[in-house]
Amino acid sequence: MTIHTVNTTTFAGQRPGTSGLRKKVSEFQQPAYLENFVQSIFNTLGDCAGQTLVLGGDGRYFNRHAIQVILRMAAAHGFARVLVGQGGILSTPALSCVVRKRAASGGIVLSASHNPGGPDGDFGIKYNIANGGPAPEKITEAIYGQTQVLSEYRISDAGDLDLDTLGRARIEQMDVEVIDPVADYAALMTDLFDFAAIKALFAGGFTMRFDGMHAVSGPYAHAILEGLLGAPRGTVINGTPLEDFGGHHPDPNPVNAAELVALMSAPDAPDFGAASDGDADRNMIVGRGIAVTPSDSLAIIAANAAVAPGYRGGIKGIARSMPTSTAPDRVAHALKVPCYETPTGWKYFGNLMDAGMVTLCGEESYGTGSDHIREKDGLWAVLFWLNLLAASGKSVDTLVREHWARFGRNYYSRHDYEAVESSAAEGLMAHLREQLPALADQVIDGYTVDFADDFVYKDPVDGSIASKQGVRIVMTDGSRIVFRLSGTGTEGATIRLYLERYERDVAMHDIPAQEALAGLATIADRLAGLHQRTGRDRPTVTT
Ligand code: VG1
Ligand code: CO
Repeated sequence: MTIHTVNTTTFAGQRPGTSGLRKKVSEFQQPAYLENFVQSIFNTLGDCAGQTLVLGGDGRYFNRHAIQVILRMAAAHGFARVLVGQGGILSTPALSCVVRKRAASGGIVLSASHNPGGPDGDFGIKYNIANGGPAPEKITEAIYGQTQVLSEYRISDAGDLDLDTLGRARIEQMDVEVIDPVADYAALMTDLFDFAAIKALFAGGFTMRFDGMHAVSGPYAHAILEGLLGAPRGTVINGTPLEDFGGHHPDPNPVNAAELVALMSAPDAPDFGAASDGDADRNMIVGRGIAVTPSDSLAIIAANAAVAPGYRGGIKGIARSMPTSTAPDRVAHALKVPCYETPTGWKYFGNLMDAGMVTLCGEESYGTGSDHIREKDGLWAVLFWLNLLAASGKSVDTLVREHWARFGRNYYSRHDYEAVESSAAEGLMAHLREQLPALADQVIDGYTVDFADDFVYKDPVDGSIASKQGVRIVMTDGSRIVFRLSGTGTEGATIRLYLERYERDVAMHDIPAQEALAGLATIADRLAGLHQRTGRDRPTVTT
C-alpha cells in the first residue's frame, strides 16, 4: 500500500447548499470531482492524527464507490480510525448518534436525502462536526474556499475493503471498523421512549403501516418496529433499501406517499401510518383520514413531551425554521419556554441544542427532532407518536383536533415551483425584495401588512449572522406569506411559497387547507408575479 499525491484542477460550483453538496450522479462521476470535495473537507479540518471519523450513507447509487474512495483518502490524511456502517449504510440520524456515542471528531454523510437516486438521479455529501450535527456555515464556506484553490489530493492505492462483514481491518496505518448501522441508534431509542407501553399497544391489536420508500429507514424500522416492539411482519412496507429507491421520490409527503395516504383513508385503514425519506431524517405522520402537517406535529410533540420517558422533565425550549408555522410558538408560550426562529436547514439548530437552550426542533419540510442527536430524526418522530398514542389511548385525529381546540389551528401549505429557469427565479426574488420597504401598513384584500422583510438570523450563541434567508410578508392577524429559493435542488431553481393563516374558532377548523389559504395565495401571486414570471399556472408540488 502506498499513498499517492495526485494533481488536480478545481471544479466550479462545489458550494454546499442547505444540507451539503448535492449534484447529479453524472457530475459526481467526473474524475476527481468527489476526491476534490473530500480533500477540501480534510484540508479544512487540518491535522487529523489520532482522530475518529464516522462514515456512511443512504445506500443510493454511487454510495459504495464513494465509501471506498473516502476510506482510502482518510487513510492518506492520517485519521486513526474510521467507523463505517455495514454495507456502507448509516441513516443520517444514526450517523449523528454514532459520532456522539463513540466520541468521534466528525462524520461524512453520503446522501442527497429526498432527491431521487440511481444513475440518472442525485448524489450528495455532507460533513458533520463532533457534536454529530451538520457543519455550520463558517466550516462549509471554508470547505468551499478549498474547492476553489486546491491543486492536489492524497489517496492510498489500497484495494477495496469488504464493507459487508462486521469487523476490523486496516488501510495504511488507519483502523477501519465495519459497524452494525442499527445497534447504537436502536439502543438510544429504547432510552427515550416507553417501549413497554408501545409493545403492549401492538400486542393489543393496534395496526400500523410504515413506508420505508425503499430508502435507508427500512433496516431501522424492521429492527425497531417489528423486532423490538413486536409489530406484526408487514407493518414495514418498502423496507428494503434500493440504489434507485425503486424509481420513486423518497420524499415523504402526501404527494409522493400517495399510496400510504390512500390506504389511511380506506375503510379498513390501519390505526397509524408513517413514512420516512431517503436518509431517514424526515417523517410523515398519518392517522385515519388525516395527514398531520409537520408544523402541527412539532407543536403536538412539544405539548405532550412529558409522556415520553426521555422528556419527562419537560423541555427547555423549541426552535423552528422561519417558514415553519407558528403553531409551536403557541405551545412554547403556554409552557413558558422560549421559541427560536432560525433559517431553513438543520445546521442552525446545533448551537441552540449544544447551549441547552432548546430540546425540540422542527421544520415544515417533514423534519422533527430533539437534542438526543444533532440531526432531524424520522423514526424518532414516529416513535414519539406511538408513545403518545399508547399513553393517551386516543387516535391521531382526536389528538390533532384537541390540539387545535386548545391552541387554535394554523392552516398551512407549501407550494413548490420546481425546476424553474434560474434567472426567472432570481428575478422574482429581486422583484419581491424591492417592494418590501413599501409594504408595511398596506391593506391588501382585507389583510393589513404588519411587516415585510428578508429574514436575517443572528445566532444567539455565537453571534454569527445569516442574511437573505427568505422574504416574509407578515399580516397583523399573524397570517404569513414566505418566499425562498431551495438550496437542495440540482435542476434550475425551485421557488418555495409558504402560506399560513391562524384560526382560533373551532367551528372554522374544517375548511380544506387550500381553500382556507386561497386568499393569501392570490396575494402572493400578485406581489411576486409568480405565474407570469415562471410561466406556470400552478405549483409542481403542493403539500
Ligand atoms: C429542504 C427543506 C429544508 C431541509 C433541507 C434538507 O431545503 O426545505 O427544510 O432542511 O431540505 O432536508 P431547501 O433548501 O431545498 O428548501 V434533507 O431531509 O433533504 O437533508
Ligand atoms: Co433527509
